[in-house]
Amino acid sequence: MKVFVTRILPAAALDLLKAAGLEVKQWTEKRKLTQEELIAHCQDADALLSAGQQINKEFLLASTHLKVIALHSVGFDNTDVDTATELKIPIGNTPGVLSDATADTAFLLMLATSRNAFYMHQQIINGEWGFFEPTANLGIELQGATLGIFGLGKIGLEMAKRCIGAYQMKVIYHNRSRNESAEQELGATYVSFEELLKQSDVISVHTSLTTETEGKFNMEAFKQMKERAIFVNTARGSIHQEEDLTKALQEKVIWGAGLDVTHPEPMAPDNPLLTMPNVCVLPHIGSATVGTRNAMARIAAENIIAGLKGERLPHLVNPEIYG
Ligand code: 8YV
Repeated sequence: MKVFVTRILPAAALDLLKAAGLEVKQWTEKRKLTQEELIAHCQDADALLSAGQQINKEFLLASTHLKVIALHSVGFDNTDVDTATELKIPIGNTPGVLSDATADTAFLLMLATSRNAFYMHQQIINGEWGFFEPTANLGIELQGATLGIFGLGKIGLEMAKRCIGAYQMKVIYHNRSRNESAEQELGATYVSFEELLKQSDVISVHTSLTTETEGKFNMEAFKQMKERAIFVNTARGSIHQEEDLTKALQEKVIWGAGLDVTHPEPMAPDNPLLTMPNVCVLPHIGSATVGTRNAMARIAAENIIAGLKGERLPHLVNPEIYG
C-alpha cells in the first residue's frame, strides 16, 4: 500500500512506514503543493500524511478512496473534519508531544516582549547602540504578575507551570468548559472572558481556532486589557485581528505582543508589526525542536499504519466515524 507524504519528514518516521511494508512517496520540493497537485499525487495513494496543506472539501471529494489522513500537527483547523467524517475517512493528529516546545515558545515571547528584546537586537544590527540613558530601553518585570490563559489545555498548562516556577505568577484562565484538574494542579482560577481581559498582565492564547475563537482578540477586547498588558499568541494567527492589534500597539492601548502565529503565514516582510519596538514575531516555530518534530512525525506514521490496518488511530480527531 502507498502513502503520500507532503513534506520531508525525519527518517525515523519514514523508516517506521517502510518497516510496516508501505511504499512511501514524498514531496521534496520546497514549496506547498497546489490543490490540483495534491489531488493528483493522492490518486494512487491509500493514505496521506499531511504537513502544511489545506485538506478541504474539494480535495476530500476527489480523494474518497483514502483510508486514512494523518496530520503532522495537533491543530486541525486546516482540515474539513466534517466532510472527512461523512466520508468515513479517519483523521489523525499529534497531541501531547508538542506541549513543552510550544509552551517554551510562548514563555520566550512573553519574556522577550517584556524587554523589547527583538527590537533591541535589531538596533545593534542597525548600528544604533548609542548613548547610555538610564531612562531608555526600559522593560517591565513579570515577578508576581497575573497570567491569563485563554484555552487552558495541555499547552496552556505547561505555559502556566513555567510562569509560576519562574515568576510566581498568579494564574487565571478562560475556557469553554472548566479544567478542574488544571485548577487543582496550578491553583488557577476560572474567570469570564471579560475578567480575563481586565485582570491579566499577560494574556497567552492556547486555544484552537474555531468559529467561536476566530477574531476574538479585537479592538474591543484590547481596550478592556491593562495598558501594561502583554498579548502572546502561539496558537493560530486568526484568533487575533491583526489590524486591531497593530492599532492597539501603536496607540499604546496595551504594552506589547509576542506572536508565533500570524494571518497570513508567512507574514509580509513590510508588515508594520515587524518594526515596532514592543512586538516580537517568530515564524511559527512553536513545535520546532528536534525531539518534538521527531515525536510528531512518529505519531503521524503510527496513525497511518493503524488506519491502513483498519484499526482505530491512536490519535483520532473524528471518533464519530465509528458511529
Ligand atoms: C506546526 C502546529 O506548525 O501542531 C500544530 O497545530 O501548529 C505546529 O506544530 C505544524 O502544524 C507542523 O506541521
